[in-house]
Amino acid sequence: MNPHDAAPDIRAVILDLDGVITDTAEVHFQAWKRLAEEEGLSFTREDNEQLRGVSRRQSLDLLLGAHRYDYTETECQALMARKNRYYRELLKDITPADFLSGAPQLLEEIRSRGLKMAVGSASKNTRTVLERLGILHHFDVIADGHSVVRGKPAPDLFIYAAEQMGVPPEQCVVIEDAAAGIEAARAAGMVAVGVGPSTRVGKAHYRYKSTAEIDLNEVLGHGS
Ligand code: B16
Ligand code: MG
Repeated sequence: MNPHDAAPDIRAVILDLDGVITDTAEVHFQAWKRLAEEEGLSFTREDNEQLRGVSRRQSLDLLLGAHRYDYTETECQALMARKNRYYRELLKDITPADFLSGAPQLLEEIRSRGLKMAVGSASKNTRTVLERLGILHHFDVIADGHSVVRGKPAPDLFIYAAEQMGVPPEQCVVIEDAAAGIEAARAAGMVAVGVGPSTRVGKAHYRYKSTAEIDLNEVLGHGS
């Protein structure tokens, strides 16, 4: 189905943060890796791929795997706090040089077309990252890990962003790099644009290899 059969008039774009605007996946990896080493657990870059777009809590459960039941709930909370401390230490090094290629141009293009623009990220550190990149003020709405209870793949975060922008879900485009994010966008009834390999975002309505390759004309149905 052509998604534009259902959504002829796109009025807003919701962008994921990690993997679309900047590559904080690497920073998350460094922080989780440090924690894993301290706990005597193995954690590889490959394992890190499973954490893309999922919440901090789910990430911890994936990292602990079968060891999950060696830890009490209080200890799990402490592990997450420790990982977040390591992560935030590393965030201090983020600058506007850390945009993914094409991201600043994409934000500008969305704006110049008069579309509303939101961030829809699972991260509770979204505002800090956007501040470090110097673009916090560019968005109409920030939907982040504090905004809703159920994270991606539930549609709640994107529905929240649309409500805050005052735009019906079917008139929103979501740009995502994670399978959970594409699932969430589709569940929300939005046009899903995937960034990355088809093994990850193959269920998107449109797929591009990278942020730099996104063709907004195509997505908006205006032809290239
Ligand atoms: P935090 P996104 C996600 O960001 C990351 O991809 C994921 O790896 C991370 O666990 C999640 O944010 C929560 O982050 O620990 O900072 O709250 O892709 O939704 O922008
Ligand atoms: Mg992401």
